[in-house]
Amino acid sequence: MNAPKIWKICVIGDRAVGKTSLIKRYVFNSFTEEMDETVESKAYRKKVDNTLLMIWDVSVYEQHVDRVLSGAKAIIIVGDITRGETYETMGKIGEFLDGHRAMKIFVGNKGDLKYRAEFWKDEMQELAGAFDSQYIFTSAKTGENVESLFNMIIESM
Ligand SMILES: Nc1nc2c(ncn2[C@@H]2O[C@H](COP(=O)(O)OP(=O)(O)OP(=O)(O)O)[C@@H](O)[C@H]2O)c(=O)[nH]1
Ligand SMILES: [Mg+2]
Repeated sequence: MNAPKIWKICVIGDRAVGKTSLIKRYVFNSFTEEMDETVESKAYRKKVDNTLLMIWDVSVYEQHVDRVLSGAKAIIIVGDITRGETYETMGKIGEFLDGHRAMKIFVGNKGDLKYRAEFWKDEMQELAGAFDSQYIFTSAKTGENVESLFNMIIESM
């Protein structure tokens, strides 16, 4: 018998960048403008072929970040392109994660609001390059590149 594999993927980033929305778009193909902030880290599951993805929505209030990230195969680091300070936070998280074995991907979310972008390709390239990682722009609202983001992870495993 082929036992299903379980892969842990964590989603982390500054407040209100769209971490929960990205997961809900991917897992349930849904989106809502009215979202409660995530007070407690929570796992969502999605089966892809014979692999169970455990996708952790890491709360900004998480007191044990190391514990939540432990064993992750991939860590998705999310920023909101309309708020430059969330780019700085992605950089800090990148430094914090230096040495962590997981694959890291930087995400510029809210791509549908590109006309309001405070950072774009040059900045994302610099950030991802500094940590030897990849980056992608997504929109949880329209769904653009959300599947591609997770496929990048699945294909690299
Ligand atoms: N326009 C647009 N709005 C988005 C997008 N993704 C999320 N939002 C909105 O941004 C707000 C925050 O989204 P959340 O998914 O709650 O963000 P979060 O990172 O989980 O927030 P916390 O859990 O509070 O840290 C909500 O009003 C969402 O509807 C997107 O791609 N485009
Ligand atoms: Mg949330």
